[in-house]
Order: sequence, then C-alpha cells, then structure tokens
Amino acid sequence: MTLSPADIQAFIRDGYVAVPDAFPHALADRCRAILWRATGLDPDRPETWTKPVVRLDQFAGPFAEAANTPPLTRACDQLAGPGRWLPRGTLGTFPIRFPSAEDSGDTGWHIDVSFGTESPDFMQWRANIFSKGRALLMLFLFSDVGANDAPTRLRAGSHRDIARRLAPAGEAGLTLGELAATGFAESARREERLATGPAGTVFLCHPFLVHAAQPHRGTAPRFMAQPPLLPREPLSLERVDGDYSPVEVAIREALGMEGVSAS
Ligand SMILES: O=C(O)CCC(=O)C(=O)O
Repeated sequence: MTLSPADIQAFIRDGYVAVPDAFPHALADRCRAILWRATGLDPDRPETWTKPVVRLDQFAGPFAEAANTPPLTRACDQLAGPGRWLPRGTLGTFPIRFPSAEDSGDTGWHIDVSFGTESPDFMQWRANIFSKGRALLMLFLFSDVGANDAPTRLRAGSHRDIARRLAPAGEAGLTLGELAATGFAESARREERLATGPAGTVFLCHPFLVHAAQPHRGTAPRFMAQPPLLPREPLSLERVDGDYSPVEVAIREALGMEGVSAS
C-alpha cells in the first residue's frame, strides 16, 4: 500500500498527508508546458508575468494520467475507502502563482465547500458534517514548490475545529459565508504547515482542512491543481459494520464518537 499506518494516523490527526512521487516528475513537466501555453505567458521572460495569480480550469489528457496513478489511487482507497470515490478525468482549477508585489486578493483562510454550488454567489456554497460532495481535497504540485514559492498554508488539525462547527448544523450544513463569519479564528491556534515538495507530490487533505494561499516570494512560478475527490456514495458517521474510512474516523474523533478525546 502507498500509506503506512503512521501516515494514516497522521492524516487523522493533522488532516493531511503528502504522497511523494504520486505521479512522475516528467509527467508534471509535460503538464506544466501545456499550462504555460494556456497562460499565454513566456516562461523565459518574467517581464510577461504581470499578475500575481492566473487561474486556469479543467485540463484532461496527461492531467487525468496524473490523477490516476497506482500510488495515488491506492492512497485514495486507504483514506476515503475502497470503492467509495470516483476517479477524476480532469483536475479542476489551477491557481498559478507568480512572484509579484501585487496583492492577489485571495489568500484568506477557508475550507473548500462542496454543495449548493449552483448559486452564483460562492459565499452561499455549503459544507456539511457528512462532507456532502467531497471525499478529499487534493493538492497536486506540478512544479517544485519550496517555502518561498507560494506553498499553500495548512492549519494542522483544523479539520477537527470545522467538524465541531458543522455538526450542530446537520444535513443542511453551513454556507462559506457563515463559516467565514468567525474569520476561521477557531483554528488560529493550530500549527501552520506548508504544502512544499517536488513536482509530482500530491497532498491528500481532509475536506474540512482550513488552508490558505500566500504571496509568491521566490522566482519560479508555482503550478498547482486543487480538485476535490468526489464521493461515489455519501460518507457515513454511523456504520453498522464499523468499517469507517480515515476521513470518517477523523470526524468521529473530533465529535467524541470514537471513545477518544481529540483536541
Ligand atoms: O493557491 C493556493 O495555494 C490555494 C488556493 C485555494 O485554496 C483556493 O483557491 O481555494
């Protein structure tokens, strides 16, 4: 298997785990070349990089290859449960970050909400305690990302804070606007970690993990995709056979349903 028992425990505790070499570096290079062409910018002429972030969407082909490698699909089975998630054909949005003194305006703490997305106002999009519409958040690194290269910031353990906020709201859940009303202050005490690593690394994150972008202080633009892993069936917090996935165990622990008191 791709993840060790210690990796799975770390996922339950911290809300994420990094899968190194989840897809080949050479495949990341091919994908990055496609993305560069789509930006219309010149990789060799930094003077053409005039914006702090360029968002691109929905690439298939080699990107689907990156999403479906054996190490990655094994890790998804291990975290979300075998047969309980849907393979991806595309990789969602790519926020490509460039070195810039300009504020990109999108570096606030948040979780990626996952239903009610038919509303034109994304602050009305919702999440619930069953993580309707999302089995995992995945961060695919398509360039080498060091500490200065705008790595996504992760609040380790914050998925537990969000589980406790969502639980009283039941099936209806909360909107992003309602969740953001606290400024995500309930997770401010959590240790901040960085999604750094070589191209080909994938961070598999609990759907409730609080995370944020940051300005790019390095030299090489950062290429990353952040698709959801979609559930094939709803998550369950009450299984007769007790066959909980680590995503479910983390929620149950946060809510004191596992007989352990998790901070
Ligand atoms: O660009 C990043 O590092 C994270 C972006 C993000 O979290 C988002 O757009 O929802």
